[in-house]
Amino acid sequence: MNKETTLEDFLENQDPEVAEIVDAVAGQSIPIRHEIPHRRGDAGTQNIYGEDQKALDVWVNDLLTHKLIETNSVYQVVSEENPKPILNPGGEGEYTVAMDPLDGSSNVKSNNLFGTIIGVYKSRNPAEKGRKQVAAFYKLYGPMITIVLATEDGVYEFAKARKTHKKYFLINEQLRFPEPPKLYGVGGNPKKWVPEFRYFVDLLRDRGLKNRYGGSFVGDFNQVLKYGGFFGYPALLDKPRGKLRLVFEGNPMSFIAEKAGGLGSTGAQNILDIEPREMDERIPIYIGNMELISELEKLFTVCKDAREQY
Ligand code: AHM
Ligand code: MG
Repeated sequence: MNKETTLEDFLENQDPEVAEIVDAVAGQSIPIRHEIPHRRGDAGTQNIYGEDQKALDVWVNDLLTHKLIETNSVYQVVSEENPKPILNPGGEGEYTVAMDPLDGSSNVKSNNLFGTIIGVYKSRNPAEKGRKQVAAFYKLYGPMITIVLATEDGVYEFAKARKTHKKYFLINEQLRFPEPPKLYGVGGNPKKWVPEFRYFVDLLRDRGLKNRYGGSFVGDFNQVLKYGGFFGYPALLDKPRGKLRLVFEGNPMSFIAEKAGGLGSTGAQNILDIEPREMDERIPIYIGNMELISELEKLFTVCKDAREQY
């Protein structure tokens, strides 16, 4: 592939149903971006987690759900913002799309990064293990609109071109987490971090990694993918399962991480190997360069063993 390759060219060599799904989401970037200034407030409704929805959360969720179902490749859409799977009314399609339509929507207020996260499964089961994904991607809405797409054979990044609605061009192929790692970003109230996580963050800082946290998983992951490093939304003392969701956030981003030579873990288990118990399950997420995540897993195991022993 050369630097003139467009998303359209790239998708011609992909499974046609996956291509249709990516295209359906890619085609909505400009309408979504244009809508942001007009829907900055609350929707007055709550999602399945009891969190207040932003007007933009609801609008983007409805738009993308509709466009995905319209492809007819999609049997159902499961979304962080929908209490139940939205089924293709004709019963057609063999694919399930899991999405966080607007990850980091609390950043709408401050105009910091946010984006859309998508996992694609060739299955009608709404809650497969993440390893069953056939593709996953995320989209950032600015300053450049980009799509980072992982397929079986690697991770590719496309940027939205000027002019036509659907034109994106390839800016990076076979993305890998760079070595040595340079950054870390960690969420949650530090007073509530478990001690082993606090220790791990101290280690990163002592090694000279810089702290960069922007408040959206998709944006924070994106910079770790570009500079190498670590992102964590940890288990908290009062919320041992953390904040982020397995199906809508953990699985797609862990699929992308693995295809870029990295790893997504709960600290005890590879995220992609978890059998979801419920759609709205939360998990602690530690993701980034393989060696850092393996190191964190070892540290957590030692601490757990020591606790069980004494
Ligand atoms: P959202 O999907 O409702 O936007 O929530 C998830 C977001 C993540 O993008 C981000 O990592 C985290 O919540 C930020 O939480 P906090 O404000 O606690 O740092
Ligand atoms: Mg989210």
